[in-house]
Amino acid sequence: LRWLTAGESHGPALVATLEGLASGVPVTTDMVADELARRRLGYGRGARMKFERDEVTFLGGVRHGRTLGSPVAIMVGNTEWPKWEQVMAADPVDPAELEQLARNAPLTRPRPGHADLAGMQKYGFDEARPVLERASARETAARVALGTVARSFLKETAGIEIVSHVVELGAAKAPYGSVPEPGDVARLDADPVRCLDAEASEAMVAEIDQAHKDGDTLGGVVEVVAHGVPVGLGSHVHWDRRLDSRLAGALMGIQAIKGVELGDGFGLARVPGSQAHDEILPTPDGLRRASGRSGGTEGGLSTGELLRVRAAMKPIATVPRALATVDVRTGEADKAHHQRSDVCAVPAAGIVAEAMVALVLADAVAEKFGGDSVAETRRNVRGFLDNLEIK
Ligand code: EPS
Repeated sequence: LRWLTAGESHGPALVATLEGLASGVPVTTDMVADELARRRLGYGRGARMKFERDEVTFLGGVRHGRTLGSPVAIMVGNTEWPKWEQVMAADPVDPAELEQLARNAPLTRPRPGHADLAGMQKYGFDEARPVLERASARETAARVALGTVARSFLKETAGIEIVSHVVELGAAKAPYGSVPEPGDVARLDADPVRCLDAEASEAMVAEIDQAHKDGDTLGGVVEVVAHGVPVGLGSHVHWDRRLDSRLAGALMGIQAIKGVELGDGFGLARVPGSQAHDEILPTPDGLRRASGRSGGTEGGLSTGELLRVRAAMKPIATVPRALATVDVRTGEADKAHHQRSDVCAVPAAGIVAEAMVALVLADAVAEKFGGDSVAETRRNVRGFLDNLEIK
């Protein structure tokens, strides 16, 4: 599979394309809209989540609710576009007209923690707008749109289902070990911070309230689990074919993610080997593992056990109590630019992480099992699993 996104935060739309997908994958505008609505959930988001709407249009690759095998193209329109038509116009605009617009004021006080400063230096801009428009996590809407298609492919061909939950937010932590089932999604989506544990959820909400009062922002950790992943996705034979490496890269590629763990990840570095691995047991149902510490990959291959990955999001870099910076126009010390910001976007990051995991797994399924139609891929998955020499 190959996929790309384009579009700026305040542009007319985001667009996303996915090439190499089988025909017959069920997908509708409503399915994508529902996923995009999930991405807007979560306590601690800023005002923009309330007034802006995502408008989904399929531009190619889908007919009557099924993919055609041709490239899928999705447009996510931004209802705020009329306000930005001049500021973000593709064609030249009269500078006198632009000067009248407060929202076009040059952003010359780069915000620490954002792409602002390094982006201006690298691309040769004297203000941050041309950088932050693309660096913005608004772009994740396009990935979630593609993730919807990838998810449907995974469910249809291999019965894989992906769920995420928030396990840490600021100083609040969910108890270790409880993992959501596909049936928990509605309950998770109804929770203000998408946490499985009611007590931890309350503590997380309190953390957000406190940060809001303090003019501060918060990060956290999300966990994505994939149920039903067959053995044998990815490979031990080369670094860039390892499933864990591909998952880590995809999750690290989400805005504001600073750390990724497979299974117990960093925790495994702190215990002896006798407590770090998943022992293999004979059972009437075949070989099973005594634990799930590895997160469902060994040697870069999926093991057939529950896939479990975590991503750590840093606190939102647009801090209301603005951080120190320099006005690049004057070279003088100043405070970073701030209009508004989310206090916390960790619950939304979980939805984006689900989409990234879905895209990586869909790629790995397509690579291992091939097939040009959903029926063919499904047959190949079944044929492989039914004919395993060791079960
Ligand atoms: C974002 C900052 C906020 C978020 C935005 C991502 O936007 P603004 O700076 O305009 O207030 O609302 O997220 C979205 C618009 C979205 O759809 O998720 C950032 O800096 O990444």
